[in-house]
Amino acid sequence: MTDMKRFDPGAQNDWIFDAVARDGGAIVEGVLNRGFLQALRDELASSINDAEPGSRSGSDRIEGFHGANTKRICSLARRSPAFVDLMLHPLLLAFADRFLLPACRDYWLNTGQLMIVGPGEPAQRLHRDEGNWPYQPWPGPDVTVSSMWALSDFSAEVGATRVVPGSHQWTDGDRDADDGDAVQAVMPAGSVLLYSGKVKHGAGANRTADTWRWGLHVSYVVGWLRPEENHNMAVPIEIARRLPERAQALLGYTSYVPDNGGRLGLVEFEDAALVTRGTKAAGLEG
Ligand SMILES: O=C(O)CCC(=O)C(=O)O
Repeated sequence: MTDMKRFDPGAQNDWIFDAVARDGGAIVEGVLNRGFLQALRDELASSINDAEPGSRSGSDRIEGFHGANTKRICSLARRSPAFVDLMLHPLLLAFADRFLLPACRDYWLNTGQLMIVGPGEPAQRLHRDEGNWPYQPWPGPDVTVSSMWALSDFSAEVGATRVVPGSHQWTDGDRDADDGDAVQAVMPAGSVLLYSGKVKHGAGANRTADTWRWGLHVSYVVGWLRPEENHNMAVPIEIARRLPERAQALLGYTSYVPDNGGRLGLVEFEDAALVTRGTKAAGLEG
């Protein structure tokens, strides 16, 4: 079975992205240094300590998908300046540019999510991130791309993400993947798995007795689809106003102007950026 290609941070972006286009995913090792990893962990420590494992959506399907012994934390741009730097990382933006701009004028952050998989957690169901939206273009352009950052070492035992190479090109969108088709993104802390929104993947089983797998998922979606996370509620405007303009745009604090002449995400028929930057009142007072 094909494994995913591995690169070091000196690799040219095109080599990395060509590998994602061919295999569905690729690994870049050693992108983040220890200081940055520590800053992320420190800034998110209290949220992580306060979080209970598992989710309480009331749906067995979603709770099973999230994992009973996995901690998931979002709203990260509100909680962590280091996360804001990460969502603006040149490698991630170049990745999103390459795969998403053919289908849109700009894209959003889809979600930033800590996925901390606890001891004894079984493997997650293999799925496609594109499955968030109905009517996926199949086959067709990419509408979402994802990354999984290893904040701790990702070994096979601790639950490194599983990926089914080539599944992003399966012409039968309903075809199920066999667990045996998956390879694991084993990688040292500070590395990243970049993957297509069309590739089948899922968290691996954590077969350790006492080690948590610290993963950070960062994904992007074309500007004309609704993201998984509601950033405008997760990151209040007072906080968004202090962020770089590119971060504001990724969080939906600007409007989207498609090529066909329409406009999306307006406030009182104006670009939301005018309200974000304080040059126009929201117009919601009366
Ligand atoms: O935690 C992982 O390795 C992948 C998780 C994932 O794909 C998801 O929850 O959507």
